[in-house]
Amino acid sequence: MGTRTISVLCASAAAAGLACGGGKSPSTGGAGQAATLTDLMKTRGLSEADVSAALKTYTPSGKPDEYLLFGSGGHSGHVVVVGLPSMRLLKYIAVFTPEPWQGYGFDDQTKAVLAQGNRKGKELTWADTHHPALSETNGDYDGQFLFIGDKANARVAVIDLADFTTKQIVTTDLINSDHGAAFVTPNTEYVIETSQYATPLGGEFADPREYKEKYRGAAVFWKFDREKGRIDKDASWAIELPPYVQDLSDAGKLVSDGYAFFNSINTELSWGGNAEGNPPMESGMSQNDMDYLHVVNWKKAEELVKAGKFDTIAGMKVLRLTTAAQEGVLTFVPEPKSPHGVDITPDGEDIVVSGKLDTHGTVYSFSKIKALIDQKQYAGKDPYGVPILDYKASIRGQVELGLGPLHTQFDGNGFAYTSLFLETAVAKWSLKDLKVVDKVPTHYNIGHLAAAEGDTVSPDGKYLVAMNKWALDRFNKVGPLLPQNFQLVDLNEPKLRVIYDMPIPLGEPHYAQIIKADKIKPIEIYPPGEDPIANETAEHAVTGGKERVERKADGVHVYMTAIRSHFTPDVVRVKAGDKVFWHLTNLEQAYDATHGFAIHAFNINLSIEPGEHADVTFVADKPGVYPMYCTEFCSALHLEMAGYLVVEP
Ligand code: CUK
Ligand code: CUA
Repeated sequence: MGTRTISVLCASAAAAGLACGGGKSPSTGGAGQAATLTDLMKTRGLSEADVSAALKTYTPSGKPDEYLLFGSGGHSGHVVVVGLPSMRLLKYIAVFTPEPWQGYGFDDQTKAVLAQGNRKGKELTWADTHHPALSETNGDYDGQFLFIGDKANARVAVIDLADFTTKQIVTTDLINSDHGAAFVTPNTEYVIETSQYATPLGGEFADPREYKEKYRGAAVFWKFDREKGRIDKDASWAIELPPYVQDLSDAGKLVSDGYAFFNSINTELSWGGNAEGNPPMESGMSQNDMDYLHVVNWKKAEELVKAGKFDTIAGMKVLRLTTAAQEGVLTFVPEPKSPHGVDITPDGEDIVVSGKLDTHGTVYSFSKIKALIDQKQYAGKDPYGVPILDYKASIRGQVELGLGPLHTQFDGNGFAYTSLFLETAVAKWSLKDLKVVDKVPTHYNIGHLAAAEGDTVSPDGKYLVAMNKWALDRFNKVGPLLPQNFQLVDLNEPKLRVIYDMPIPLGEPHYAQIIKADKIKPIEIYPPGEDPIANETAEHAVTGGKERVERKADGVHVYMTAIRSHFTPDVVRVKAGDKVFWHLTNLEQAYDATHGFAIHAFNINLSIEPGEHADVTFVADKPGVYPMYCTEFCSALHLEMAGYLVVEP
């Protein structure tokens, strides 16, 4: 840093009302003495690089961020929303896991959303979220919806960005886990979910010894109905795949629109059994030099399904593997050693694949692949009859990246950025020359990385977030379990530089997408009496003056309203053993005027945003007097916003 930087810093300091350097002796800012910028730097032990990083990220109170990052919350089952460049944490969106602040999973409406995700009759209260995907229009994020997959239980959720609320969870018994989820096609026609660990389709029993014959993967194409803002399960379908352990996926765009790409890690067909005389999975799955990149013509598959060429398995229309192989829906291209990420360049032409056990990134050419498929120039077939293309004839080249390359993002200026897990760094490389031009260390063991608008046809560059698995020595010590570390990398200068560390103390944030904040236009309040899950006025919405308690054939119905600073009615009398249907409307129409509602001992905890209506159903089984109160400090008389549920013997 030279004089220029210092003068820039001083200009910023002057704007902030600070003196810069000058005659005053360094001090710790004793009473009545204005600290200069150099004083502050000295006192806090900051270098010029630190100060410039601070000025690049510091966002004054009241100023919103330029970008929003939507990150997976790992096995918390939530989504994390972070502002860039400030790295301020803005929200957790509850998705697969009950979340008390949002009352998610406590009222009848959100309980029903969570129940959509039950599998095999079992209630699930967590998820391993990996890949969030923003909805797209013409290959650009449109700011309307967000989807996210649950690896552990093969589920996909739909979040509406009008109110940042989870509206739907879909799942199919066809598969038992996923990983390539969620990925959207360029107009969000489909939300793609590919299985990870192969199992017999439909959840039937078959011993792992029958892995080759009976175990299968599948790619589910969930049809998204944008008008309704929901996945249409009946219009969704799937493609049966060999049990190669499909890994990440990406949808083609522009020239490759209509195609999807999945990679795989187990052409060895290893299934474990290290105590039964077999190699352990880790070595069993790493024998072959090549695995298969799956090239899927989904438009063709869609036509075949529409023409009735499917079998129904576990209620899902499934295009069988033999049909997919024969009809040119599924083609394989060899890919080096247990790859992990597959990422399509903004122009849709190149497919970048990185293998954890290979120091290279392989850049496939879609036009070469397409020409080979069109001319049916196959180099062979796999044991399931799927045509295989020649590796050399399908690639544009390789780039020497470093140790443990995983995932790649793009900046729209001709550069790609690949995470290097083992080297714990980000490599910046030229797409044209396939040469690394810069590297920046990350702390530590980076998994995914996300660039601003990085998965679209027109990435913004500017910022990149490294999502690191380890945070050793980065933050204060908080016991054996450390947070994960998001590191903001500045792409605005010629050299890559980490300018902020943000701890994520929630779960392992595998992946994130970053969208221009002004593309999202959330509502501020709900229309009066709205059921946010049904997106319409609630059946039991209550208006002011119509509050009442009614005894009906099915039980006692409580019609209650909340407005600063009281509930009406504030004393509710029922008889022990009554089934109680509690209907609560927040009458507020002011932004941020949220009320909470808690009843002692019944595990009742609602959050009702302005205009929102929620229902909760329970049995008042034990006689007693149960205090109820508002859990949000909503007004000066918030503590008085309370009452009693009286359960008479
Ligand atoms: S995965 Cu976690 S670092 Cu699920 Cu996309 Cu690669
Ligand atoms: Cu309503 Cu506190």
